[in-house]
Amino acid sequence: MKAKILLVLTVLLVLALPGSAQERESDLVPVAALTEGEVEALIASGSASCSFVHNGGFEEGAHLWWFQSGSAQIWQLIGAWNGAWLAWQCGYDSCFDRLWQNIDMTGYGEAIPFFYYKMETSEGNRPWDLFEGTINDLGGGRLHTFYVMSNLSHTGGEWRWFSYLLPAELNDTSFQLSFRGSTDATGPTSLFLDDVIICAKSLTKVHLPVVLDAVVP
Ligand SMILES: [Ca+2]
Repeated sequence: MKAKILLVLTVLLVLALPGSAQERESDLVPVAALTEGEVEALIASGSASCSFVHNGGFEEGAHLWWFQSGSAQIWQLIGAWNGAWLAWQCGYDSCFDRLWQNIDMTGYGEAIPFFYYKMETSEGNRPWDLFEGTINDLGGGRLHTFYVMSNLSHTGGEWRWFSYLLPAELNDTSFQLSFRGSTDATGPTSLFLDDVIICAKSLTKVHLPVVLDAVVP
């Protein structure tokens, strides 16, 4: 009986601990705003513009459009989602990698970032390695966080789809689209990104949509 009570108390204590793995994990699941099929339909309809991110598939190489700090992150590697190039954040201990691009969406509304990602880790079952996608002002100050993932969100080597509807206060603005990764001192984690695009659903300017083989694999 005593053992049973002790077990129940232990479980309650673990659940109540702030920042426990269980609590963190529930915060780390990305939210899908649109499916791949819905984005294909959106682009096909001509009612969206999707040409805001330049070199989003990284096929133009490491030195066009993107800024990088930390280790070099744009690589030509076998296993990209599309083409030969991808972005690779971290993958070594004690990393702090950041990749960003300035995006001009003045005149446009309802911005939706999309990308493919794959996470591989040798970390254990605690969320020690963290990856964030943020929208920053042009000086780098954070305005909005659109995903937080830890090593617990690893994809088992599979590419996954991510999409997110940015809040309305970011409509009709210029901002930095930023990806950031950090790992602790052991058990590194890698986040791979490919075919990063932003579409705008509502248009006030005439802007031809770009046909992206990203969404027609
Ligand atoms: Ca690529």
